[in-house]
Amino acid sequence: DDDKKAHVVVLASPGMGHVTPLLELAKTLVLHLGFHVSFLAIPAEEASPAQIHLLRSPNLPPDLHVIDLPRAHVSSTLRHDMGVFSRLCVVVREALRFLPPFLNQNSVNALITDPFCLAAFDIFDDDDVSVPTYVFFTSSASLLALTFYLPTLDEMVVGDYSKISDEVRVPGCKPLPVEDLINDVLDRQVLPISNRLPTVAGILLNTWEELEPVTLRSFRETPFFLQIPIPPVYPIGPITKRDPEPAVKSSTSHANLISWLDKQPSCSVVYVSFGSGGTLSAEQTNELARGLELSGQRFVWVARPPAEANASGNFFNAGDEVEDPATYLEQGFRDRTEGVGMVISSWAPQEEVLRHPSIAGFLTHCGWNSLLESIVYGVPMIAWPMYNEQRMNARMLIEMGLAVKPEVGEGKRVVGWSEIEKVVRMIVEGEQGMLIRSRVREFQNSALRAFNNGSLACVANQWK
Ligand code: BUP
Repeated sequence: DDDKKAHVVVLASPGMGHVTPLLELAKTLVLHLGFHVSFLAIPAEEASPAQIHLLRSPNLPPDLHVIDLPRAHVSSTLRHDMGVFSRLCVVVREALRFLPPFLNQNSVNALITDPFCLAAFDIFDDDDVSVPTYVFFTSSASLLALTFYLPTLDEMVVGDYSKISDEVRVPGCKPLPVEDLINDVLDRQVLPISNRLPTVAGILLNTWEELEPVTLRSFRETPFFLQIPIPPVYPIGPITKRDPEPAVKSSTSHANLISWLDKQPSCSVVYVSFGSGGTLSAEQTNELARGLELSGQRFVWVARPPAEANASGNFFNAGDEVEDPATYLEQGFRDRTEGVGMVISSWAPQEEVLRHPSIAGFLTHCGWNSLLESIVYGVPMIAWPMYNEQRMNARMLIEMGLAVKPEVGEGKRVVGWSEIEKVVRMIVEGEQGMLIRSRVREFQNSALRAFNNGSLACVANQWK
C-alpha cells in the first residue's frame, strides 16, 4: 500500500555520472527495500538525450516517480568563460528554488542528494529543508577524505595551491602527488561542498570495505575525522547499472553491436571509452587508432570527434546527433580494421558490453562508475585518466593491480601508438593481463558479497 510506504526523495544534479548511480540507488530502495521514491531530476543546461532516455525508461518500477524540476532560465547568469563545474553550479542553484515547496507539500522521510546539489543548499534558510538529508557521494572514499581535508589544506596554503610542491597528505590516504589533485580543487571550487558535508545526517558512499579498507577505517578511527566531526559514512556500494537499458535511439546499432560481440571468441575484445566528458586531441586520436589497429586485437571504440586541450572535460551531450567517425578517422583505418573493430559514435550500452563474455579489457577514462562497472563484471582495465578525480582513481587501480597504465613517453604530448599497441596486447593475451584478470575477479567476488550484505538496508531502516 503506497500510503504506508516510507517516502524518500532522491535529488540529482545533471550528468550521467550522477544520474546513473542515484537512479540505481532509487531503484534499489523501491524494489528491494519497499520505499516509495520521488526522483527529482535537474535538467541539464542543454537537453541530454541519454539522461532523458534513462529517466523515461519504461522499465522503472511503479513506486519510483521521476519528476523533472523546471528548466531554469540561466542563460543570463552563464558566461562563456565559465568552466563545466561553475556552469553546473549555476544550473543546480537555479533549479533548487523548487525544492522547499516540494518538501513542504509532501511528507518526506529522508532526502538523498549528490554533493553538487548539497553545495547549493546555502540558498536555503534553516527551516526550508527540515528533512534528514543524506549525501550519496558518487566517487571514492579517498575523494571523500580529500573533500573533508580541503578546508584544512586551504588554510595551510592560504588558498594558494601552487605552494604545494610535491604531494598532499590526506588523512587515511596514501600521499597524493600534486599533479593528481583535481583541477576543481586547485581553483577552490570544491570548498563549498567541503564546508557543507559535515552538516548532513549521513554519507552513502559508492564503495565497499574490501575495495578501500584503509580509508574507510580511518573515517571511524583517525583523530582528524573524529574531530571535525564527520557524519556517519555508509559504504553501500557497488551501486551500478544492472539491467540492460533499452537503446537510446537507433536500437539497431546497439543490437548490431551486441550481435557482433556474440560472434567474437570469449575474452578477445577491448572496449575503449573515455566517458561522457572525454575527448582526445586529433593527434592522440590518430595514435590510438594506429595502436588499436597494430595490436591486431578486436576492439569496440566509443569515439568522439577530436577536440584540443580540454583539461576539465568537455561534456559530450550523450546521445546527440553525433559526428560520423568517417569525418575524423582515416578511411584506410576503417577499411583495414573492418570486422576486427567496431567504432561507435553514439551513446554505447556500456553495461551490456562490459558484461559480455567476449570482452577482455576496458580502456577507460577511470570515471568512478565505469571502474565499478568494470570490477562488477570482472574486466581488467587500461587506465587512461583525463580530468577530475580520474587520476586519483587510476592510481588506485594501478596500486591494487586492477589496471595497467600506458605511459606518455619522455618529452611527448600524447601516448604513442606503440605504447597503446603494447598495453592492448598485454591486457588481451599477455601474462600481466592474466594476472590483472584474476585480481579483478577477486574484487568482482568481493563486490558481489558487498552487494548482498545488506549495508544499504541498515541505513535505510532508519527512514522507516
Ligand atoms: Br560514454 C558512455 N554509455 O557511451 P563515469 C557512458 N555510459 O552507458 P563520467 C554509457 O555513463 P566523471 C556511454 O556506463 C557510466 O555508468 C557508463 O560515468 C555510462 O564517468 C556512466 O564512468 C559514466 O563516472 O565522468 O560521468 O563520464 O569521471 O566526470 O564522472
